[in-house]
Amino acid sequence: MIDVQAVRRDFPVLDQMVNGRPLVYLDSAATAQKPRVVIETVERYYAEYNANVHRAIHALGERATIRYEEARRKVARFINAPEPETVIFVKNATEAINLVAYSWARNNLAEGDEIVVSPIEHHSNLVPWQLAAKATGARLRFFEVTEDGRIRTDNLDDVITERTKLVAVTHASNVLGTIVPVKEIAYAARRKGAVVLVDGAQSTPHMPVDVQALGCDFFAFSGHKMLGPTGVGVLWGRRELLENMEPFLGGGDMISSVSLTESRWADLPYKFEAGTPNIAAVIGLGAAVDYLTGLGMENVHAHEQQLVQYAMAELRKVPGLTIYGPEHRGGLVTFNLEDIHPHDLATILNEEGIAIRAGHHCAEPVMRWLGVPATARASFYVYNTEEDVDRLVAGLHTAREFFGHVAGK
Ligand code: C6P
Repeated sequence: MIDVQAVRRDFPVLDQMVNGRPLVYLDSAATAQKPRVVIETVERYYAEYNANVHRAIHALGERATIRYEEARRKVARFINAPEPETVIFVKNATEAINLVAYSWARNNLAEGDEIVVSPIEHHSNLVPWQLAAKATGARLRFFEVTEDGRIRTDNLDDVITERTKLVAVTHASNVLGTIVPVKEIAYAARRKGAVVLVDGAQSTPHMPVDVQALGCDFFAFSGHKMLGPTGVGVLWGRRELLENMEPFLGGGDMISSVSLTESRWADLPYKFEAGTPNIAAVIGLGAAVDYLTGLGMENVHAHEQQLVQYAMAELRKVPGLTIYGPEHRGGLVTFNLEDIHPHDLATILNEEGIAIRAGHHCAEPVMRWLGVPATARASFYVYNTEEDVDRLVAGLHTAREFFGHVAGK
């Protein structure tokens, strides 16, 4: 298991007071905190070998390129990609999904085709498909969801049909915590010849991921949610698909030759990495992958499972609190407390030094499905403890008393 106290010492940001109380950070699903080794890796790049990659014939450029490509190999191993060339560095999960929506979907979808999406997607894995459908004449179709927020898998063959050309589904919901049986869905999709994209933004940081075992064609995630810097994300894709796709962005570094009227594309992965990438962030992501690998992703997952179960049990003791989503879930809890607006709740908790997220979590259709305008969400990671949960619960009691007093209840 994880030695949480030792882990916490690696995260300088956690060691501070907020509004006179020690910080409790419960917003890692929005963005995770960074261990010192990631911060120092980024700093060392700028302080010691800042240079562009793949261009310079000088010592600094060579060193930067070696570290950049080393990060690609680390990420490939982390998600068990068959070859590093199929790992493409982009800005974030959103850009990774848009890359597929532009370069693959717009050239492979036509009127009458169907894109199957789930109703529990983050906007990043929904809006790009709405746009692609509009551009191609394809139509969106949706998985059914059980009452507790799981994707129904007993009727997959009714939803995924011969018309389905693409299935785009999240691996883990950022609102409900649902862990989606992607392998089963990918199997059903591939039997019908459909391409499968998995949004791994909320799974890759929290559980072992093996893109080959999942059987998907594309897999997208963000570095900043897995202890890495902001500004870097990853698209993994099957080589055959990536090779047959047109570039997403044109410019430097993604060509093999250019004349005034036409160009030839560079080999993978560079065809999809136009312009100067976020070199520091990519190298920093390599350090984050090392850190997580050192902890062991099985251990990370087990730690969060223990914490989320403890949190659910403790939160259920708070009168008037509603928890959304299934029992078996990733490391987050989404809830509402009586009729207190989640923004007010987050404000009161902030007064107590506790950071949670409140709002629609970039998943408005999920809010509509829940029948609420917004929710509060506490999300956990490697540095969170049962004491953090206890502080959250105490903060919720404070909020109840405050609003009960105001409303004269
Ligand atoms: N969810 C949250 O607080 P970006 O912004 O590109 O790094 O990640 C987008 C994204 C895609 N899919 C899922 C399932 C996500 O949860 C997110 C980001 C954050 O829930 C910020 S809205």
